[in-house]
Amino acid sequence: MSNLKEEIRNNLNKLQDEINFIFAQGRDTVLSEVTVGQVYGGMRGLTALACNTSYVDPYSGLHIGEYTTEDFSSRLPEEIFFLLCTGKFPESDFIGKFREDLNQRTSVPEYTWNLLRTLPKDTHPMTMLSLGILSMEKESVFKKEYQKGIQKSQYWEYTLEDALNVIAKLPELAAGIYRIRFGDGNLIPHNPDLDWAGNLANMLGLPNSGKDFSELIRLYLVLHCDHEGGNVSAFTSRVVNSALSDLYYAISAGLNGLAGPLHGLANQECLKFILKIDDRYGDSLTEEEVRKYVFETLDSGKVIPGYGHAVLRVTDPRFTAFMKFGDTYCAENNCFKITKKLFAVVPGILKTYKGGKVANPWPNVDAVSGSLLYNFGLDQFDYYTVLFGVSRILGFCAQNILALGLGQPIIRPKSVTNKWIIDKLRER
Ligand code: AMX
Repeated sequence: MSNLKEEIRNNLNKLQDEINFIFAQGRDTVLSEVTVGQVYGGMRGLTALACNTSYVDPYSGLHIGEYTTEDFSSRLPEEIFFLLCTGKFPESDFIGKFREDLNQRTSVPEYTWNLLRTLPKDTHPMTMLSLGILSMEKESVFKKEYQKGIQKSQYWEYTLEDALNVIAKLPELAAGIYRIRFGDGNLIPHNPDLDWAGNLANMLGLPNSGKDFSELIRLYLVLHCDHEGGNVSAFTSRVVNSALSDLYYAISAGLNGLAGPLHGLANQECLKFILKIDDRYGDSLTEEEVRKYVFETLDSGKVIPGYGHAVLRVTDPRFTAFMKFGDTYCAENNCFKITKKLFAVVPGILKTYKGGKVANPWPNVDAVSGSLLYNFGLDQFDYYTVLFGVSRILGFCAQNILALGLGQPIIRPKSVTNKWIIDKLRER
């Protein structure tokens, strides 16, 4: 048995002490004021949530606990889950013990496979992932215990059980979705000796799936794990769980948000964009042709996928980590070369396009991830968001475990009508 639960308890005690201190210092302190523009503008820039798994600094990107992306990008996803939940890296014996625990929980129920196999052939793999997890909802330990009448202070412990049960099944479920949707439907068995990412890479059954591909999947699953609390998928998952809908409902809901083109689907949009450039110009693509294509896209009212961010104001460090991988493992790949050419051209264009309306002209993680997967023969880009989802579930789980452990209430901000706002403006 790993010490994950004990360390989460320690973290919860520490976080609770901090909250007690914060409340004692000034429960009524104003952190953020809301403007009319923010009410109509997706609440951008409104500080209204506490999330202790990770935070995104506009200028240095994703931090988990005190660690920067560079600090944690070489770790295993299992260690990242520990870090998200506890704020620290595990001891060296954690991986072995945690793997033993997960190995007891891997098996995806037959009824889930039956459901996934009966879906129409053109069902989006994200729909399959979301439905696959939702279909297992009846297994929720939290729900069963809640119905028996548990204490509020125990909610997080049973939610952790649900989290471990889902996380253990994810490689098999996600790889199975790939095999059903894009392969011959035969599933490759889970290998108890492989780590979480290695198993997923192996069970996809790609001809090209050697050590380097496993390394890419590891990096992918680490870099997409969490992005603080206000992004569409994490926030959705938290809102749903705050109603004490169990983790299966909350994860499925979060994934439905991740499936949108402005969020998790952006990586497949990016690769489509790159492939179109490749199709039109081929190998001999010049910088001038890239510029022309980018302007054509912008002038037709479309966004440049993989560029811009609601919070970041620099090149996403996750993009940088992937570029480093690309330079090492696939420097000669055409898509990767186009990715590099776009990086050289797009920020300069977006900085000044339409008076510089784009708040962040720099690339986000999605600008490169698809090119790398494509290089290894993972050419079904509808599947890419599933990999994003598998990783991001680590964040959904950690955020919900900590929020329940801190006794956070149901989330219910106030909405108002146009008339209410007009009346308010008249009062000025
Ligand atoms: N290309 C062209 N225009 C862009 C742009 C881009 N990459 N990014 C932003 N803009 C435009 C917006 O559409 C908006 O135009 P409008 O005023 O005419 O509606 C204007 O610039 C201001 O937007 P913003 O404040 O810079 O961005 P935002 O916070 O509203 O949205 C995001 C952020 C990511 C949705 C946006 O930058 C975008 O659409 N990028 C392309 C898609 C993408 O890469 N998504 C992935 C995000 C990361 C993730 O969740 N995986």
